Amino acid sequence: MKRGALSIAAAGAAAIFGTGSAWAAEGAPTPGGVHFQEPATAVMREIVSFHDQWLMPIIVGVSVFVLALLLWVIVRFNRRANPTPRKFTHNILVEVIWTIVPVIILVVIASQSFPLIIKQETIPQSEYTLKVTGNSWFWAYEYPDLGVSITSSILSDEDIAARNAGNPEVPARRLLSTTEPLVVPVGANVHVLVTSNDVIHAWAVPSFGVKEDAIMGRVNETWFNVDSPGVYYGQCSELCGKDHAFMPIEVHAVSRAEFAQWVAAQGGTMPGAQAAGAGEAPAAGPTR
Ligand SMILES: [Cu+2]
Repeated sequence: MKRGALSIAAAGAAAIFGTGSAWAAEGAPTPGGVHFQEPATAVMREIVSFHDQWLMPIIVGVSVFVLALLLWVIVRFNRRANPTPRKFTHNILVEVIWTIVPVIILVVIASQSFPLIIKQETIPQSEYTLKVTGNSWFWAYEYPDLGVSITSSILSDEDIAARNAGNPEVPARRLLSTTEPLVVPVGANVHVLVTSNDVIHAWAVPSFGVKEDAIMGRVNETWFNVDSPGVYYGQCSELCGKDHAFMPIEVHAVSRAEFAQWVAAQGGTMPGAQAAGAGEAPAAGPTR
């Protein structure tokens, strides 16, 4: 129910900041929110519908049934209502039912969740490869094929106040905004390699349906395809040390043209763009 409010808030923010559609979507926690953040990938939409249409009805049904059984036992079989209890200990029919029914419930859940897990874990043909490295306590991002690498640390409260004083297009958020956001193109499959430099972290962006452990000496992989431009936040999701709560993830999903501009501004090169940008490339900025 908070999702509607979030959309309205995001639309309002877009109206206030004037530039309209570019930042129409925002994946961020809302005060008092109880549901998922706004999904921005097909995978996350499927996670939300699996949760809403299958898991929750089953969980509620099981809970209500168990509660009803409890109440029935409490009322019908207490010492006053049932002073002389029967002494039998087995009932084949009941035992078969309470074995078979949970098995059926688990098979129903598995029939919905396994295809979703396979979809999450099968990396599709990807246009871009993004390498994410967890550090104590910031994230390093690299597009190895584009020659772009950045590091992204938490934005201090003073920096947030300073940035927001100028009514920016994307207002900074406490504990979520970063010194340098990761930029990704909308509508492209991005293959994500996740690793760590020191201790175990986890790179998680709720709106993308992505949460991948960052483990030193090991490369985990995941993927996403963001379907609307926007700002999406996440946080390190593996308890990693004293500043675990202070290594946020800020992702700006932008159009392909804007992504190409960003890559050029970072001193990188888009595939096939070498000839067109050759004259300007040296002036674009220092390479890293
Ligand atoms: Cu961490």
